Amino acid sequence: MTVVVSGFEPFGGDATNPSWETAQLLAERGEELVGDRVVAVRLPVTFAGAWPALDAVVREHDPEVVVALGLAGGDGRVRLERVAVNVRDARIPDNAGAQPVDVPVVPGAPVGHWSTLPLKASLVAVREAGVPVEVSGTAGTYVCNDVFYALMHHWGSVPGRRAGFVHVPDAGAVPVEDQVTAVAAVVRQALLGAPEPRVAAGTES
Ligand code: PCA
Repeated sequence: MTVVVSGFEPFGGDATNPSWETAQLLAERGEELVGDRVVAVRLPVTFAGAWPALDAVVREHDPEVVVALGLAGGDGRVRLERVAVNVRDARIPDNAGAQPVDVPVVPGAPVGHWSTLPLKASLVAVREAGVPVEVSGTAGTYVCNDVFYALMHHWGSVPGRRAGFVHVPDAGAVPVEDQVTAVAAVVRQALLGAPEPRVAAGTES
């Protein structure tokens, strides 16, 4: 079986992006960490270019599982994203200078798409691996949500395929090694087709 894991180039003035470092390490150690071939792809932080770059690799490798990664600062937890929304609303320009506001990712398409990763099984597995993790209700409205929405809309909603998005924190909060451990656990659960345990992970607001 083949797994595609994507990460992003740096953005917003940062020199590195741990999502790409994590994806790369997973590809180097795929056999050891998940027991299958992992292909890594580095995506541009541009609305125009990110999904086409991932789409090309998915078409080439015909994977069973696709996990897209991106950086989200915040509270130092790995975030398993639950839902992608069909909107672009960029607070800062992307790396090509584009700043779309309140336009759809895919015109005429549904408001949202669910992740098809086993989120709760993954939550339990990542916790057991000792890495701080949560289920997140929003992947934002920037390039990460954009790729997540396009991935689910064009590829990931077909039965038998597993796809979704995981936000990783700064490497200062969770070291890249631990990010690799966490994402490997998610990929293993996805490959297993693990049943979802009844574990509450929502929020009140
Ligand atoms: N994080 C941004 C885009 C690229 C990345 O790593 C986001 O969360 O949208």
